[in-house]
Amino acid sequence: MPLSRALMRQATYPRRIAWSSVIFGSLFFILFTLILLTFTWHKRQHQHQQLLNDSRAALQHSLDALISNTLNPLLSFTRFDCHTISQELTSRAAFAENLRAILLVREGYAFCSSATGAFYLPLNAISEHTDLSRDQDLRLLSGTPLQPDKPAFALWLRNPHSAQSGVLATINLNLAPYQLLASYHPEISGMALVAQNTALTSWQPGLAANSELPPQPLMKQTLEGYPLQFVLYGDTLSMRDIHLIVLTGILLSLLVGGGCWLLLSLNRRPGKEILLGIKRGEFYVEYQPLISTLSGRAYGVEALLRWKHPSEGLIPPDMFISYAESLNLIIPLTRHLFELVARDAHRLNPYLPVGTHMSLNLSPLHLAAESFRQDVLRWIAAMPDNHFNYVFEVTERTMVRDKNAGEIFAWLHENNIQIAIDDFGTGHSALIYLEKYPFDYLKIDRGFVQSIGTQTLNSPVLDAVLHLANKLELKTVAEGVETGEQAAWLVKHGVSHMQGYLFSRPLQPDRLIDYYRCRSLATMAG
Ligand code: G
Ligand code: G
Ligand code: MN
Repeated sequence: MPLSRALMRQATYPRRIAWSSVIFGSLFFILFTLILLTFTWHKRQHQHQQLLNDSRAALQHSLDALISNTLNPLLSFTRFDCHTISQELTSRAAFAENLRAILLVREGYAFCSSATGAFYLPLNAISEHTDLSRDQDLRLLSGTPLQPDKPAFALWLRNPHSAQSGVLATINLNLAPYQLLASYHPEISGMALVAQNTALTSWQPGLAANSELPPQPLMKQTLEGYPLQFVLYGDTLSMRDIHLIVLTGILLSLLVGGGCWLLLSLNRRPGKEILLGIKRGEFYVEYQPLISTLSGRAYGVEALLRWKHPSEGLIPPDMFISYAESLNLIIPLTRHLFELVARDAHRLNPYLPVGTHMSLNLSPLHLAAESFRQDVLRWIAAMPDNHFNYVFEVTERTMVRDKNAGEIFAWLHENNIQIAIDDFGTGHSALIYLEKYPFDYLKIDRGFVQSIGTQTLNSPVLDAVLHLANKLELKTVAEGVETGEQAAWLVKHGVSHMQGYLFSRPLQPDRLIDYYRCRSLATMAG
């Protein structure tokens, strides 16, 4: 049955919506964190590159400046005696940044210092590894004679005109300014300056051997023209970055999942299907002829609402009516029925004789509603004038629910609307209602009618009901008459109105017009 699937779907909506939202939220989380991690990774890498560049450039610049401005002009001094040039040497050293001392070297011996003046010491004793045969040489020293605990560069410049002569500058070495730059980046755990096989690191005083350095540097850059490398250690992404991204991801995906849930719930709100069905014109009405056995002709039609759902197909009215009632949508649905019937009535008008009964099924919920009378009057105003006799079919539920039923029935009668009690004999039948309320028709449920054939011409309950109806002067309509046998039995027992497949199925307006045309032709011929 198509609606069982629809109802199943309805029942599992909340779960499906919850799952969809969770899946959507998780997908969002994964995508968001991946994209943001990648983006941040690239950004940090770029920042680290920049930091390294800046640090390297600053160091390079200070070394270059020292060589060209201070040291190069001093190369020729190696030819002089210390006392003639020591003053000049001292003042030059004083004006150069970061410079600890300048030593003049002749034939492998330092003989003049900007700090202490004349002395005489093999250069190896000061900077053990400096290679005097090179034009330029840079070494790291763990200290100098005057400041033995403070690491320094030993920068050697050779006098091109004489071997083993030149200038040796000792330069203060301090990573602090670069560390300051890096302090914005908690993911950078340390930095090092590496020259040949020793290194100055940010995490330990003095020099370290290269072999003691951590194996995986983050990034390194070589100074142009110097055997010196600037090295960064740490991670590309800090724990703070990762925490922030994951936390934002969790928060946002909760929001996205929640939003998704809200959107789906609003969109899939139960009953939306019915309202949408109304809007999209999925409802239509079929009319089943009501037959008068005296004339053998249709004296009226019962309007039966139909719903052709685009994906579920035809949904039985029992299901969508009670569904609409449970969601408080029966009133808009019945108003829609009124519209459809009024529209069809103008089409059917020329083919259906004046006085044709137009029978509509009404839900007790609608009868009890405040808008009921106004809805009915509006419907009647929309129907063709003075053509139809109106009948409202109500069930026993109406009387059970509504203590004011009598007042409503009276109002209907004032407005020339007759009342039929529908499906009589099913549900909570109470004979008292038959006496209490002024019904015009009693519709005998097709359950009774179908029992006619089986209990071989003896249906005591039906017999009693008919008797009662007769006593109360109620006209009876037998529903669901399918065989001639049933019809004959009913006629014999005084039932004058019938409805059922024996006469006609419920028909759409065009077919109903055909039905009436055929009948009138038949009578004309007869
Ligand atoms: O012909 P059908 O199988 O559709 O009828 C099934 C049930 O649905 C019947 O009890 C009939 O009274 C009810 N029904 C059909 N159309 C309407 C309607 O427009 N309003 C109400 N309240 N019930 C209807
Ligand atoms: O509102 P009510 O319950 O009277 O609606 C009549 C219902 O009975 C509709 O569902 C209609 O389609 C159905 N019906 C009408 N004639 C027959 C019939 O001869 N046999 C059967 N089984 N159902 C019928
Ligand atoms: Mn009915």
